[in-house]
Parts: sequence; C-alpha cells; structure tokens
Amino acid sequence: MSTSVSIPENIKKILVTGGCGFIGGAVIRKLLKSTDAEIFNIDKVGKVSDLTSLDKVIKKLGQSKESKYYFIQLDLADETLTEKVIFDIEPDLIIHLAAESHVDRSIDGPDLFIKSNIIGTFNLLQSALKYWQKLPSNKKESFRFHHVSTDEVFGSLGAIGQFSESTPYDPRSPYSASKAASDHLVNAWHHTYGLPIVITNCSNNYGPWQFPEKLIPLAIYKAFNNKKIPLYGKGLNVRDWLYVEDHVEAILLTAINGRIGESYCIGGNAEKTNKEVLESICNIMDRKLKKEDTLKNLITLVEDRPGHDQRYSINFSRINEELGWKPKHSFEEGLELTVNWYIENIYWCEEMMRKSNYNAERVGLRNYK
Ligand code: TDX
Repeated sequence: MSTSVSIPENIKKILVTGGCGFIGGAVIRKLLKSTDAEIFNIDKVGKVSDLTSLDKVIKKLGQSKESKYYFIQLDLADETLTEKVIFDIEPDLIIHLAAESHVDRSIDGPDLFIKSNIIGTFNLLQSALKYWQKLPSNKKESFRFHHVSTDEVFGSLGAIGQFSESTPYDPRSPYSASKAASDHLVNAWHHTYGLPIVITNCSNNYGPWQFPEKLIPLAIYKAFNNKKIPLYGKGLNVRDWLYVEDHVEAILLTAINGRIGESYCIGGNAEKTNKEVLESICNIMDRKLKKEDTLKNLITLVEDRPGHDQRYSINFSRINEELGWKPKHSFEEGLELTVNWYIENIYWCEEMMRKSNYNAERVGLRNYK
C-alpha cells in the first residue's frame, strides 16, 4: 500500500527513535520504501527490541537503501551521547517513538518507564532544542519534532464518550503517567522555547512484529501452542484497535503536514471488548488450522489487571478533517493479516521470547499483592 504522504525534498535526514520497536520499525520500513532521505534509527535495544524486521526489508531493498539507513545503539537516558549524536546527524525531522510501552511491565517495574519515557524524552528535547536554535533560518523554519504518544494519557472512559484533543489528561498506570509526563514536556518545550513540535495520541496498535506480550500477539501465540489464553477480569474492557500501517501513515502525515504545537488523536474506529478480540482470533485460527475443537475453549478468565482502564475510544475528526486521514484496514482485515503473519512467523515469537527470557507468563501483579 503506498503512503498518502510524500516526504518533501528538503527533508534529507530523518531521525527515528525507537526504530527497533514494533511501531518504530513499521515507521522505518515505510520511510525506506517511500523516500530517498537518509534514515537514522536510534534505539537502546531493550529487552523486547527486534532488529530482524528491518534487516529483512533492507536486504530486499538492496544496497542503495542500505547506504541510506544508519543504526545507532544509544539509550536516550545518556544525555551527553544523545546531544553528540543529534549534532552529528543534523536531522531535518525527528520522529520520537522510543518508549517502554507495556502497562503490565510498568506495574511490576515503573523505574525503567520513568527513565526511558520521561528522562529519555527530556534529554532528547534538550538536545533537539540546542541543535534547532543553531540552525540557519530556512532549516529552522522547516524542522519538526514529532512525539508519538498514546490515548492512555486520557485515562479511562465509561460506557459512553470518546477521547479527543481537548480531553483533560488523567493517566492511571505508571506507563500512561510516564507518557503523559513526556507529552507535557514536549508541549512545554514548544510553548516556552518555541521548539516546533507535533504530538499524536493513538489507540491500541496491532499487526506483524509486535512482541508477544501484548494482547493480540500473545493470544495468537498461546492459541497456536494450545495453551490457555488469559482474559483479564470479566473480559469486558474495551479497546479501539488500529492496524499499525494505518498508524504509520497518520504519523508521517502529521509529522509533515500537521499544525505546529498541535496534537492529533488517532483511532481505529474499531471498539471491541477483549473477549470479542480473543474470539475473533480463535475463529480465524480455527478456520486456518482446521481445528475440530474450537480454540475458544482455551480462553480463560484470570485475575484482573490492577487499575485496569475500562474503555478507550478515539474521536479522530481533527486529523480526518485537516489532513484527510482515516484507517484503511477494517479490524477484520487487519486481524486476518496479523494472524496469517504470526502463523507463518511463529519461530520469530519463540526467538524473541528466548532472547528476552520471557515465557509468555503473566506479568503485572508483582508489586500488587
Ligand atoms: O493477557 C492479556 N489478557 C488481557 O485480557 C493481556 C496482555 C491483556 N489483556 C487485556 C488488558 C487490556 O484491556 O487486553 C487489553 C489490551 O492489553 P495490552 O495489549 O496490554 O494493551 P493496553 O494495556 O490496552 O495498552 C496498549 O494500548 C496503548 C499498549 O500496550 C500501549 O503501549 C499503548 O500505548
């Protein structure tokens, strides 16, 4: 699918942070296919990071793209090195995705989330600001700092209502609190120092290459291996699901054409209870794997997540009206593509789990009891 955004000629160097993550990797793969700009990936390569998704695409694209892609292993918590790298690269655009992102892990160990998501963003902002202030006026004018965030900063909805750009922040987990803090820092660097920023707040993403700790890939992995599929609480919490490629288009569109200083809410128009999501996965897998007994029998209610947000729903009118974006994949299409990919790449899940010493066990209850 071709992107509906074209990267302007004057953007010759794009710096992506967190390119070894699920969404960051998808952003880089799209950029490599749709621009001749040089792409720099800064990533600390944490526990659940993956380099294979990019290796494959770069090999396919051949030598010409290989020489336009640069990977720098760097933890943004390192203030001095971060500044040096920004000045060495001289980016025209920064897309900041590097973040710890799993709510359950943030419950067990919030420290890493504070360090990566808050201190990391602070260091990147400071370096970007110093760099931006020294740019010549034409480059200064066109430079952008794009911060990728989540709908979880808005808290939890009841049965009705939607999040939009004017919803007050009300984060409730260590993860969402750390993302909310990073959003506030980005806004403050714009209002106080004039740094040209854009923020996007997106709903739940799914698709290929997502580490199998999040609901959808975990459920596919468990079902494939005939293991119990854990459903938290009563399974009635609602999420608004967006196929990752649609999110990537929204990120690039807003990074290039979004209004400076604004935030844009991005959603999938696909609200589902967790129970519905798991049943849909099992239905697809029953069909594909020609199961006699439905895999739905594996779905098992387990203890709820502490502080579990009830419902997320996004009103994405702003990005739709201003930039013409809407999701291209329905939930059914996206889920089919995702299940297909995981069935064909189940070895990738096993390899990732082995590398990160994770056995698809329950996380997120350690500090609770
Ligand atoms: O085994 C599970 N069983 C289950 O019922 C897991 C892992 C999750 N759940 C529930 C919890 C949530 O209600 O499924 C829902 C989705 O859970 P996650 O995949 O962990 O995502 P969520 O907590 O909704 O947060 C996600 O959306 C916003 C991402 O992980 C964040 O990174 C993003 O910012």
